[in-house]
Amino acid sequence: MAVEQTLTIIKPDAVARGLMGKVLETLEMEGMKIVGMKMVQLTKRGAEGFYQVHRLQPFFDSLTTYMSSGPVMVAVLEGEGIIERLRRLMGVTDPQKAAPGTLRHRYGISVQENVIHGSDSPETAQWEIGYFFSQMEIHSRPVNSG
Ligand code: DAT
Ligand code: MG
Repeated sequence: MAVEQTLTIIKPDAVARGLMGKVLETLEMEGMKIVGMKMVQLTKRGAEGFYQVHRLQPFFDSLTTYMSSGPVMVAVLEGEGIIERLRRLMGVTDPQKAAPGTLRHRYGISVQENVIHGSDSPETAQWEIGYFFSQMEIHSRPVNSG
């Protein structure tokens, strides 16, 4: 399986409830390598840009207001099959339907306040990483070289 990178966001509800440490510990315990990380607060415009794929959804205004309501922790994770592994560890969008043991099941409050974001494909991951990080902020070690 190929080494990939993905973008994760610890969302405002989790940051506000003091869950950054628990979420990051879980990611690291799962062997997910953090190669970039910073705390930021999105503007409403910034959240709209990030979630532009959902601009026609009825929840778009609420989602982007929420995502800009407080600081978030954004991070780049690296590893084999990391995109799919992170999605599995997160659980499905609605915490009430997420499987036991997943982060959303453990800590989620609602479909909107669902703790964590993870990119859903290699193409999305590259675009989302570039939305937040410059190359200088990603501390990846070359793999499979030569
Ligand atoms: P995911 O975050 O599981 O990839 P998504 O990409 O479909 O889910 O939606 C992005 C975010 O938008 C999701 O984490 C929470 C919010 N959202 C999705 N569906 C929603 C709904 N029906 N009502 C309210 N918020 C929703
Ligand atoms: Mg998504």
